[in-house]
Amino acid sequence: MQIKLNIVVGAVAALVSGAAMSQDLVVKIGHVGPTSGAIAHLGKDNELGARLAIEELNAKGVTIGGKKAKFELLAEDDAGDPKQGTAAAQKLVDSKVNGVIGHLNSGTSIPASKVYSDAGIPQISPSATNPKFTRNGYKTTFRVVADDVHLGGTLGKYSVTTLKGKSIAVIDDRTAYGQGVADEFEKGVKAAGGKVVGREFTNDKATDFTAILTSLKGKKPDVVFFGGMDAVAGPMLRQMKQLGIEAKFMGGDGICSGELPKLAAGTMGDGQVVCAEAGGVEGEAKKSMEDFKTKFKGKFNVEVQIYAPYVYDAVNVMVAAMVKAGSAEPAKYLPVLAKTSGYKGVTGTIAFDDKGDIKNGALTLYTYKGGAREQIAVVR
Ligand code: ABU
Repeated sequence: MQIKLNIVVGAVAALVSGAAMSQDLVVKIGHVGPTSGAIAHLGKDNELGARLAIEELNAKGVTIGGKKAKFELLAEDDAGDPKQGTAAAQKLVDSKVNGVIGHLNSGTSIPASKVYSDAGIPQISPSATNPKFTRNGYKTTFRVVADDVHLGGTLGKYSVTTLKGKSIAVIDDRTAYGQGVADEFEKGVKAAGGKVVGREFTNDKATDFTAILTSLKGKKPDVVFFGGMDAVAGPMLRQMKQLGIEAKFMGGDGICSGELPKLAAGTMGDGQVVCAEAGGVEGEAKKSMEDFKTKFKGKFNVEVQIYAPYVYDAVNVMVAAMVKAGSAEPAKYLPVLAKTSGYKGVTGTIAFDDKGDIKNGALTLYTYKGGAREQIAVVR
């Protein structure tokens, strides 16, 4: 009799748990960044931001349309390469993801945005800053950082009005990001009455800059701006030192990482480098960002490089729209996501404009002292 009762109880329990499981809603969030190659440290930083957000959401328990949501992260590597970027995007679309966070680079995010748009899947980039990313008229495209017009223009003005640069040289890596931010920097310099004495270019895989640096050295620059990523900026700084170029070195968010001092192998002078992250928090909001960084370090035993907090917020903004819409179906939550306004994240308050860009985006200017990043100011 007892055995029969146990069997019945077991069967009922299995049915109940089966019923509960069948009511769970699986929500697939795609993430794409370069987790291999020269900027893998930045791609991994972003991916960990997504992982942290997903783990917390699952631990907290989120209900969407009356069903318990179970979030799954589908992480893809695009190696920062446009072709691999569109292939990764198509793979996520074929996997029927509910939304995508990424890509990290403008050069991958822009072509991938068409793939997501064609499939009607919302995409939030936490770091692609080329303005074209949100200028194609796609309703599915969003970003939570300021763009290169803001970033390059502000740094250009800063080089003239604050650093008092008199002869400014510009180098870019010919990527969508690098060339774009360098063009905006140059415009900013000229608008502030400054003089660009030379413009050179390299590529995002280059390691030897002797020719272009020697050419620029002849023009006696007091500021060198580089549009590109930290993996190239580090060796460039080393070679500037070897060639005796004692100029300030500036760059956008792509060089503004925790890794730059290591990549420059100790050749950066204190205060020599000035760069800007395409976001920032001030006043009371700083505590949330600091708490995030402490939690991130505690969990993964690595420091935030640049954009992990922006990825974390992007995931949470997307999920908040699903909750509000009562659905994780892209067509249902997309209009709610587009109306996001006043969302309080660790990177500040997030609201999107009609192009999908963050409203009133901030920038944080940094320098490096003793091998550590040090904040100069948050500007809007
Ligand atoms: N914004 C710097 C790194 C990513 C990119 O825009 O290519």
